[in-house]
Amino acid sequence: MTDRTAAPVTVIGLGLMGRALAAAFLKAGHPTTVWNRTGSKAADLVADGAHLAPTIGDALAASPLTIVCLTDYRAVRQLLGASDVTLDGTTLINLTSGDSAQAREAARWAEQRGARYLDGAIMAVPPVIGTAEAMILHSGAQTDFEAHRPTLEALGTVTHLGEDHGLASLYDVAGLAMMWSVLNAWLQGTAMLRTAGVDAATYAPFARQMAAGVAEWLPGYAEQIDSGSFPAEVAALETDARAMAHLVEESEALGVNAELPKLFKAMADRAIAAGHGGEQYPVLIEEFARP
Ligand code: FVH
Repeated sequence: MTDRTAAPVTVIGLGLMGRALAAAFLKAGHPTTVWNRTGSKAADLVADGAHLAPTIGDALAASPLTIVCLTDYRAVRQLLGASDVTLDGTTLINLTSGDSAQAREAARWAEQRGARYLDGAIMAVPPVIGTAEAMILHSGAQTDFEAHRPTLEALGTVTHLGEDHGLASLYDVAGLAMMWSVLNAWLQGTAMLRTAGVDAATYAPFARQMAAGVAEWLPGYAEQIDSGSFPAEVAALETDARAMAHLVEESEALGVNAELPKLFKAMADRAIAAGHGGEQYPVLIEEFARP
């Protein structure tokens, strides 16, 4: 049931994520227009009250705000760059995943065509869209974000990161680095413990506690990075490097993969060789900051 006071919104792209976005708008009472290359994917949404626009132009014209969520930026450009499509007067929010250069370029491209453009990144999976757990990041003009915040809040917890259109994509990939690092570290430990008959489910709660404990260190370590000063308040890098050597040796002795421990040991060794062995772990930012 749509709410007459709720702002109309259009969703272009009805893959797994686009359908979840449109469903959340409908659930929050927004008059919702949808369009997808494969029209049949709109069936359930139409049954729930969405309007299926016959053309992409009709979809854009139906609402002041259009959300686009396609496979990649190339698809966005291909679709919205067609000669019969006008973006004039539209506010476009592109929640398609990509990199920061693509986001900045898409902003220039859309603005040249008369659109107001925000880029975005969805840090969530489709089933949680429409709940507070769904973190959705935006970058671009703050005024455009604020103008549409009440509508966007139907999707989850929304944040404006700054005026630089590339920021949402940068946070997205930074978040991926965090996610895969934690998962890979857990898999490393799980592989080692399984050689002693400890199953993954037994190790998981301990690993979760470790990950949460380490996460607590981040604000203090961030202060060291931002100030460029790394006094060894807890441990010196050379102490950490000795522990890393144990991890490499144990992995090799157990016959499990030692690539990951060797990678971070190599980075620590380079920093020590450069004279940073007496400083604290975040001094490794120098290693991460180079190509
Ligand atoms: N699904 C997820 O969990 C992740 C969570 C984090 C963010 N991603 C990003 O969201 C974008 C869309 O992902 P998706 O899961 O919805 O992807 P698909 O189900 O594969 O749907 C793709 C849609 O894109 C349409 N499409 C592709 N190419 C074109 C084109 N050249 N012209 C028009 N539309 C195009 C496709 O249409 P169709 O195949 O149904 O006709 C789908 O609507 C993505 O950037 C994720 O990284 C989701």
